[in-house]
Amino acid sequence: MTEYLPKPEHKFTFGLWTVGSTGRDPFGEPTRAKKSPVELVHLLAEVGAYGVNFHDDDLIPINSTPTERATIIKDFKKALSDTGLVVPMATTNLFGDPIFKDGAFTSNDPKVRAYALQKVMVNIDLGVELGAKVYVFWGGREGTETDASKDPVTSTKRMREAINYLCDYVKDQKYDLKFALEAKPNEPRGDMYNATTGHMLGFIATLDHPEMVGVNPEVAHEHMAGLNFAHSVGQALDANKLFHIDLNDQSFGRYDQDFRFGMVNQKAAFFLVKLLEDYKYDGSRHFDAHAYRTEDYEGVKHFARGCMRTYLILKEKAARWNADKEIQGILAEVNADDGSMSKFTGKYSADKANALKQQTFDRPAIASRGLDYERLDQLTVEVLLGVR
Ligand code: GCO
Ligand code: MN
Ligand code: MN
Repeated sequence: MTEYLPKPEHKFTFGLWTVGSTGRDPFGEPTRAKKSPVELVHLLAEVGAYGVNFHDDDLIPINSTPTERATIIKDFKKALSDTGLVVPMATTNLFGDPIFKDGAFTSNDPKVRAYALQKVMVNIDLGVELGAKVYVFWGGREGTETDASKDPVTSTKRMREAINYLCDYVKDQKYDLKFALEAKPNEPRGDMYNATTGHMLGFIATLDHPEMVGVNPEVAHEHMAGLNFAHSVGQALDANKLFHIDLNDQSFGRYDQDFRFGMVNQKAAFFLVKLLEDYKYDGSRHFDAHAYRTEDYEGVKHFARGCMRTYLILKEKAARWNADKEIQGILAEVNADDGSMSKFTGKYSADKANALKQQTFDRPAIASRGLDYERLDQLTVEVLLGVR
């Protein structure tokens, strides 16, 4: 483990758009020359990734002719078989083309909504052909700048109708494919619908086939909303809805930075990795991030290796934390249970409730107990800082 080398069982994946980012931003032109999907597959193989994910338009430019499309797919398949990389996930670009300027599934224009469904179905077919088992939906333009433009109840209904339609399509084709919905609070829209993973979980419960649909939470997106990412992931794990995950990093309160995993907040990244490993999350560890605009492609490789290496270092730290006797001693103490409350709590019964209403509690005595969380956290910090 000490070399922290990525292996296929770690399921480290990157999107074509991540290592393929040319450094273009709203203020400046690209700083790196564009690489073809085939070159990017080879770059990912060189750094030791397991898989590559793609948006339809990353692989096949939107104006391609059928012949161009066929050639691109043939070349991409050859690159996959030459390198052994797999395609665990595919997704649709429903945000780049001007047709989606006011949303895709939630657009007010029925032609835009229909075109969005068509675009997704076409790429679902390709994703499945390339082996994808998860299909991600990130509604980059599903939102508003002015709420004069759309009614949020109507938008929710439109979103539901689209996801239901596409679930039925997948069933009809007998594809082995699950959907993972990705929330983001804002950017590029002023405000986006289903802004957080929690919103998505609530929305999924209203679908026709909720069992087919889970979430794809992203570190940066929950941090943009000022939320604790591990808490969101924990809720998704509890609901058996963690179908995919987008790992990156982000300073709170900033724009969508998409930094290398673990670059900003190593402690939050540590608790995230610990959660994923403790609960044996077995999906892709997908890095939805990109290298600084300052980098050339050697820097892009450092970036990609760094994402995976930091994950593996934190995985080792999590195992160390779990095996630390002093840490575990504090946890055992704070979780101690003498069983005296089980006659009142757990599954409800009228007898338990009546008995509980009669019980007296010594509030000051219970509240006076120190919980030792200062020591627990300092020990955690020392594990992270490598002195434990
Ligand atoms: C973003 C999103 C995207 C999606 C991608 C996959 O902030 O731009 O995170 O990178 O993850 O479109 O659907
Ligand atoms: Mn993002
Ligand atoms: Mn993402």
